Amino acid sequence: MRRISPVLQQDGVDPDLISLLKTILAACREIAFRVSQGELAGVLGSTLAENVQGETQKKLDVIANELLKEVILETGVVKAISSEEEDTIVPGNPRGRFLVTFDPLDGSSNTDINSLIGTIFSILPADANKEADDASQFLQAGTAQLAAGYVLYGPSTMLALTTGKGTRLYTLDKTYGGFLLTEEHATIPKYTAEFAINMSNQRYWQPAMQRYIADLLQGKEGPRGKNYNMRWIAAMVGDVHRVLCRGGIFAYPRDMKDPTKPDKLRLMYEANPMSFLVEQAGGASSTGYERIMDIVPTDIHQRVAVILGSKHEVETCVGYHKTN
Ligand code: AFP
Repeated sequence: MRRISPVLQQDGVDPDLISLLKTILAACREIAFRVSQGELAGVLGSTLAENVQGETQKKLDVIANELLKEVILETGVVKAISSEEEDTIVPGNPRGRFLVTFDPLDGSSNTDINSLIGTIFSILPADANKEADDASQFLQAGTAQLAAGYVLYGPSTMLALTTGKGTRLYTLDKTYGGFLLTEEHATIPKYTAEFAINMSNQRYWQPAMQRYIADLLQGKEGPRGKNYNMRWIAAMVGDVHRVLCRGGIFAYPRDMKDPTKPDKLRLMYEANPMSFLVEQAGGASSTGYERIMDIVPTDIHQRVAVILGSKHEVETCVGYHKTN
């Protein structure tokens, strides 16, 4: 099996970007070890702090964030980073060529139940005409991403990565300590009979999503003419990995449970990198009203509704939103 560097070199990826990606993956290997140690390393449970999202920070959230922030800024090729766990951007080398935005530990509420969690990252070009501490340089549409990926800390530690030439899957070989290519062309089937959504929010959804899911639940006797299965991991990284492996539709739609926060998932370090991976694997990703990767952000922590996965199923769901 091929190691990641020659694969990226063969794809013609910029050597500085390859070096940055390998640095991020080195940090993820350390996070994978800490996660696997769990209570033995005293890393479970919560801190007394809250992040900018108003969420209680898990110990592993803080450990993962500090680790990634340190190694990424040490590379010298990064102008600034943005993180779910950082209120504002953290400037790096003023002459850095890249911006990195990441969710250090997605699904962190799963840490205490030994369930799936992961690290999600997105790499954008830096703006030579802006200062390193100018947050506006991050406000680029998802189509500007140079690379995007996640590391899934599961029974095996897996990496999904795209640089715009398809989506590849790698598995961490813990003997030699590197990621080996295990799926050269991840491909999402166009059709599916599996959906992932948090059904407990059903009464808060918009009518279009309520109608779409109601039709799925009617199964063979209903308008869709087939039975659907449901999964919900409560960690986007786990649900998206399943979609990349066998298809499906994942949705965290707009809901009015908290009218001040109608959308839950963050555009820059969750929706955009996942949308890049999914589209490069032949899938689709929408808010229900527009392609997620076309959205020009207005804030580094902006939230957005997400409907992604098997192309035909996403297009069908978007169709319900057109007739709303
Ligand atoms: P945490 O990182 O706070 O666990 O949130 C994970 C997440 O942002 C995303 O990864 C999941 O798909 C979604 O939230 C789960 O949300 P619910 O807990 O409302 O189902």
